[in-house]
Amino acid sequence: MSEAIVPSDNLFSAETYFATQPPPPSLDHDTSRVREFIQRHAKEGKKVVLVTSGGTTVPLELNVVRFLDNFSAGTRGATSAEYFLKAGYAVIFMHRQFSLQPFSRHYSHSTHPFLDFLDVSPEDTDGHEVSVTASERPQLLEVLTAYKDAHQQGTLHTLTFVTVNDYLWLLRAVSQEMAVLGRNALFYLAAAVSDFFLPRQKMSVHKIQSGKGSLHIEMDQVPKILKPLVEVWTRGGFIVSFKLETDQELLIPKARGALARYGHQVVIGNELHRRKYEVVFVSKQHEKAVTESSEDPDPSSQYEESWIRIDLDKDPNKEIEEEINKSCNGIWVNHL
Ligand code: 9Z3
Repeated sequence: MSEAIVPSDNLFSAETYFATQPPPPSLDHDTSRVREFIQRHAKEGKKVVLVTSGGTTVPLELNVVRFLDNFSAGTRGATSAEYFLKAGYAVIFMHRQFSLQPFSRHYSHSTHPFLDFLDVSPEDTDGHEVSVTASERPQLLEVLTAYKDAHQQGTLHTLTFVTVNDYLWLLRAVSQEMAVLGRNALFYLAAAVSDFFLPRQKMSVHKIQSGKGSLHIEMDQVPKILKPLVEVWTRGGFIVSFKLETDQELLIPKARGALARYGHQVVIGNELHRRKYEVVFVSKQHEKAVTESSEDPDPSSQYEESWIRIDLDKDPNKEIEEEINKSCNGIWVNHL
C-alpha cells in the first residue's frame, strides 16, 4: 500500500482506490467459494444473479469505535433474492452483516419474532411439546419449503460485508468471477452504498478524543465503481442498479445521468418514503427506436421510463419486489 498515491483532491479513481486501500482479510476465501458456486451453475447453463443488499459503514478510526452508517435494513435485497430463486436463478446474496436475509426476513426479531408464535403444550407423560400456532402454519410452511429447496439445490450463496471498503473489494472480486457467465450474469445492485469514506491513510489510529470542541472530518468521495464494473470487471452481464433520492424530482434526471455515465442497462429509481410502493425503471431506449427518432433534438427521448406502483391499502401483503422481479426478467429477456 503506497501512501504517496492517495490523491490530494479527494477524488479516488477505482484504480487508485484498490492500490491504496487494504482488502478485507476474508477476501481470498470468499472469492474461492464464490468461484465454486459460479462454476457449478455455469456448467448447468443456469442464470446467476448477484444481489447486493443493506447499508455500508464508514469507520472513523482504525481501532473502530465510531462509524457512519445509513438506514437500509436490506428489505429490498432480501425480498428480491427470494423472487429470483423462485424464478429459477442461482443467487449470490451479498449483504451487510446482520441485515435482513431471504426467508429468515419473515421472522425478523423486531417485526415478527418467532417465539411469539410457538406454543407449549401442558406437560404430559412425555413432557412438554412445542408447536407452531395454527394461524402461522401456512406461511411458515411456504417459507420453510422454499428455504429447504434453496439449500438442497445449492442455489443460494451468501456473502457478508460491513464497511464500504469490504463492499467494494467484494463487489470487484465477485463481478470478475461472474465474467465467465457472459450473458447469463445479472447484477442487481440494491445495497445502499456510501458516497463518502475516510481513506485508511487519513484515519486516526485510536479513538478520536473529545475536549477540543467540535469535530471536523473531511471525507473523500467513494470511486464510481459502476464504470469499471461495466467496462472492465465483467463482460456481457446485465446490470441493474438502484438510485435512491429523497427529492422525487431528482429521480429521473439522476437515473438518466447514471446510465449515460456508466453505460449499463437499467437504473431503478426510488424515493426514500415511497420505495415500498413505487419505483421507476429507467433504461436507454432500444437502439432501433433511437435511430428512428434521431432527428429529435431532445436528449431525454433516448430514455424510457416505466413506473411500478402497488396499492398497499388494497393488498397489504403485496411486495413490490415481486413486480420489480417480473420487470427485470422481462427487460433482460428482451435484451438477450
Ligand atoms: C436502493 O435504492 C434500495 O432500493 C434501498 C432499499 C436502499 C432504498 P431497504 O434496504 O432500502 O429495503 O430499506 N439502494 C441504493 C443504491 C445506491 O446506493 N446506489 C448507489 C448510487 O446510486 C450505487 S449503485 O450511486
